[in-house]
Amino acid sequence: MSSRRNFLRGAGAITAAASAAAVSRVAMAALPEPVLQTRPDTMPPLVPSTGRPYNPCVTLNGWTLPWRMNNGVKEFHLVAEPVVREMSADFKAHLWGYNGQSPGPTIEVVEGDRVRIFVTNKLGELTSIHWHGQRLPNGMDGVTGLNQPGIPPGKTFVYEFVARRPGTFMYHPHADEMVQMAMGMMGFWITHPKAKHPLIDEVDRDFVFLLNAYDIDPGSYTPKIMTMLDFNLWSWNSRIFPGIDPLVVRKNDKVRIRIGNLTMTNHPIHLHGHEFLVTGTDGGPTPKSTRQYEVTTDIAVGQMRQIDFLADEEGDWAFHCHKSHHTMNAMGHDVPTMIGVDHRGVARQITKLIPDYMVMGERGMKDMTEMEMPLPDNTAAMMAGRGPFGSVGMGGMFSVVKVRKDQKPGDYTDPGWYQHPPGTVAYEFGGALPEPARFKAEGPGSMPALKRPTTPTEVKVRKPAGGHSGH
Ligand SMILES: [Cu+2]
Repeated sequence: MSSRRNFLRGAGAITAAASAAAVSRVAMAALPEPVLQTRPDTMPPLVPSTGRPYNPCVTLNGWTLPWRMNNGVKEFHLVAEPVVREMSADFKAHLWGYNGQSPGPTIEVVEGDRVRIFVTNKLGELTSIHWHGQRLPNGMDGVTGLNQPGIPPGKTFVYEFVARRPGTFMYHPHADEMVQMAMGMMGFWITHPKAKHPLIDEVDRDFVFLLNAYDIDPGSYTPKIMTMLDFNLWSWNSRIFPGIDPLVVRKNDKVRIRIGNLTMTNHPIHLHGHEFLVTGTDGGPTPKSTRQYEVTTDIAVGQMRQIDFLADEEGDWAFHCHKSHHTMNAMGHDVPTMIGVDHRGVARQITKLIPDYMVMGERGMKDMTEMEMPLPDNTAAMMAGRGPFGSVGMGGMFSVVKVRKDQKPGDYTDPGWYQHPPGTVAYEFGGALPEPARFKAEGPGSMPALKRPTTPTEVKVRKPAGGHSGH
């Protein structure tokens, strides 16, 4: 927190990133001092002390960028730079981001604000920022080559426009995108409504996070930037469960969650125990007539979904991507299915040669969550989340919405595990277990099989010559 509180005071806690020799002193004199964040914790909401008032958001495992007012213009300073992001305990990734973190800080403004953003490039190649979803002058849209020249290393460019419509937006480079986004360059932008809005309800808690994905081999630090499909770390704000903070709310709070997708695939995001309405998309608030209750909303590539719900059920409620391989962490892709395979004979022989050999996955992959394997340095354990009843068997895009009746308004501290009232937890049946009576029809199915040919046909596959396999 200290690095944010001291914004513009010139105190020692601030790391003045742009003071590097690359940016001239004359240029610096007119720039707002860049504010850096080095901790991966969820920071408390930044209550505005200047400019129009608004109800601030909370960025999951992230923070909001402070600004300065300059003759009625809200000025921000983003620094594109290499960062080290702690993705979970004991696992750090070498990414590119903004102001000390990936994703970069959330920018919060109010409808009608004139905004000026200074962008300093501390990378080794050109960059730019595209303000995803906003109405703005064409020359401010940030597509390198089309709307502006790229920002060269060491240089600072200025973007200026009016935040015209309220809603949820994202920012990301439009220069060498595949590399720069695979390295973690992205952030959130919220434009709050300036007055009561017929389609935007006021809420008690307003969470935001970005979906992002990386391909980082176990034991290494830097994402593989040429990966197109086989990402192995599915993250929220570049954090993986159990490194993702819980979303803590008070019972009967009206809760909003805004989720943006800057991965290369869609994510069906699913909430337990409640129904929500999709109240906003990239295009703004949804018309009320289109809203229907859901428990899962699919978020396509480049999209944002805003969901609202009443947190009226106490407990610890799972909240996750419903693609089950997105709730794991780094692992090999080409692992054969071992369910039902009896390894005993093989294992006995292999242990003669390799005493530490361990059989994996013959009863399903849950075994993996229970065993303590020696792992390479800097490796995210695969499904290491622990709950009050044992292993949760989850990683990646998973967190918990914690609803508590005694949580104070505005308090986001983790209340610990839910204390279930006596008699409300699933329990073991204590009676006798008779053999089940099966249906007579159980067996070959409702249609007789066709006569099979007497000589089996061998299928020959002709493989295409040359590259491009696997996608
Ligand atoms: Cu997913």
